[in-house]
Amino acid sequence: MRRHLAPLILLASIVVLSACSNANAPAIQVTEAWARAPGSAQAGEPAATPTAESMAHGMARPTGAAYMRIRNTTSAPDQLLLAQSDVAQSTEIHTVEVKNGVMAMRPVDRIEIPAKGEVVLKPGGFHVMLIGLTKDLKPGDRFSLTLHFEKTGNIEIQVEVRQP
Ligand SMILES: [Cu+2]
Repeated sequence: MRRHLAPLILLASIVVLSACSNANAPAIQVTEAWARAPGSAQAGEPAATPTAESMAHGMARPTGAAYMRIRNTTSAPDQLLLAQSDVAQSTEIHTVEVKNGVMAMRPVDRIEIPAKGEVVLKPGGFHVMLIGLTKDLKPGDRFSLTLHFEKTGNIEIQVEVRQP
C-alpha cells in the first residue's frame, strides 16, 4: 500500500507547485485602455486639428493620444519600448513636463514598469502619441494597439475612444 502512495504524493505535489507558479497568468496586464477623441486636447497635449507646428513637422493629419494602466505581475521590471497601430502613421511614447510654467510634451525612450508594480498612462503624464491619424476616431470607436515590451514582447490591446 505504501509503495503505491509515494507516486501519488509526488503527483499531488507537482499539481500544487504548478498551480502556485501560475504559469498562465500574463506577465504584463493592460487595462482601462482609452484614447482621447480628437478635438479635446488639453494643455501640453496635441490639438486634433493640424497646428502650425504639426504642419512644420510634415504632420498634416491630426494626432491623438492613448492612455492605459499597465501592471507588471512578475518580480522583474519590464520596459515599454514601442507601440504600433493601424490608426496612426507612427507612434511615440511621450511624457508631459512643465518647463518655465508651460506644459510641454517630450518623447521618452521607454517607460519602466516596476516589478510587481504598475504605471498609469493618463492625461498630463505618460501617453502613447498617435501621430498622423489615418482614421477619424469618434467616441465609442475601438482600435487595436500593439505594445512592445523589452522582456514580455508584444501585447495587442483594444483601445476605446472616449470624449473625456
Ligand atoms: Cu504626446
